[in-house]
Amino acid sequence: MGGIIGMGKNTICVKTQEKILKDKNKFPSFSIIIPTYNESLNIIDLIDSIKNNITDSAYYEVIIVDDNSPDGTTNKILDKYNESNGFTIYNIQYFNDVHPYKNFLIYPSHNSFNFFIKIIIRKDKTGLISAIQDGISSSISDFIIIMDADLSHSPSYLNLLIKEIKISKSDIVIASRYLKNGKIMGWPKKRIFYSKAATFISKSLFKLNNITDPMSGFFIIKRDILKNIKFNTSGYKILLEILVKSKNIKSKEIPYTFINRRNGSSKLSSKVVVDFFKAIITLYNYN
Ligand SMILES: Nc1nc2c(ncn2[C@@H]2O[C@H](COP(=O)(O)OP(=O)(O)OP(=O)(O)O)[C@@H](O)[C@H]2O)c(=O)[nH]1
Ligand SMILES: [Mg+2]
Repeated sequence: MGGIIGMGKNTICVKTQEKILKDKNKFPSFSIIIPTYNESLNIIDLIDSIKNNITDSAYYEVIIVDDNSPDGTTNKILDKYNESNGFTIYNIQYFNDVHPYKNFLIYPSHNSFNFFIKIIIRKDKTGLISAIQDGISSSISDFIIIMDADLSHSPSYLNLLIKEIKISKSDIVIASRYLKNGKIMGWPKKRIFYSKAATFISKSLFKLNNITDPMSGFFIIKRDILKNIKFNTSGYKILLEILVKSKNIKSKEIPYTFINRRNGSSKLSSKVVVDFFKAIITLYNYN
C-alpha cells in the first residue's frame, strides 16, 4: 500500500494523509457525507453553517460527493477554501478504494480549523445511493453522518446527533420529521401525502415498528454497521436499505424540522416513485 506520492505539486496519497492526521493527533472522529448535484447556491452556506454549529472539539471531515455538477458546485468550494483563507488544496489520486474522475483534499494550513474537506468528483450522475456509498468508502472515521446539501437538514442538529449516538450507545440516530415535535416546513400537501404514504408502506412491509421516519436522509451511524451491508438498490433512500438489512441494530430518533429547499432546483421526478417501488421489491425479496 502506498498510493501515489509526488505526482506533482500538492499531490499526496491517502496513506500519507492519514499519517499526517495521526501524527498531529487530528484523526477525524466523525465524517459528514454530503452528496451534491447542482448545489452551487447552497454549498458554501452549508459548509459555513456546519463549521459554525459544531461545538464538539473533535476533528471531523466533510466529504462532498459531486456528480460533475454543470453549475460548478465544487469550484465554489475550491474558490472559498483556498490558500488565502487558511487552507491548502491537494490533488488526491484516490481515497481508499474510490477512484473517481477528480479528488481534492482541502486541508487547513494552521490550527484554527478542526475540520478538513474532501471533494470527490464523479464523471457522471450515477445516483444518490452510489454517491453516498463512495462517500462512505472514502471516509476514515468511526461515525458517519449523512445529510443533504440544500439546507433542508439544518446543521444546528449536528451536535445533538453526535451527542446522542455516544450517550445512548445506539448504532444509529435518525433525525425524524414524524416523531413528536418533528415538522416539515414548506412542502405542498401532495408531497407530504406521498412521503407519508411511502413511510407507511415501508414501516408495514418491513415491520419497522420503532422507527417513525425510515425515509429520512439525515442520520448518524456507526461505520461498523455499514461495513456489513451490501447495497443493491438504486434511487434515493439509503436509510431504508440500511434498516432492512441490519434488523437488530440499536436505533434512536430525535425530532427535527425539515425545511424545503429555498435555492436550486429539485432533482425529484416521477422516476423517484418508480425507484421507490423497485427498491421496495428488491428489499422485500431480500427479507
Ligand atoms: N452526487 C449526487 N448527488 C445527488 C444526486 N441526486 C441528488 N443529489 C443530492 O442529494 C441531496 C438530496 O437531493 P434533493 O434533490 O434535495 O432531493 P429531495 O430533498 O428529495 O428533493 P428537493 O429538495 O425537492 O430537491 C441533495 O444534496 C442533492 O444535491 C445524484 O444523482 N448524485
Ligand atoms: Mg432536498
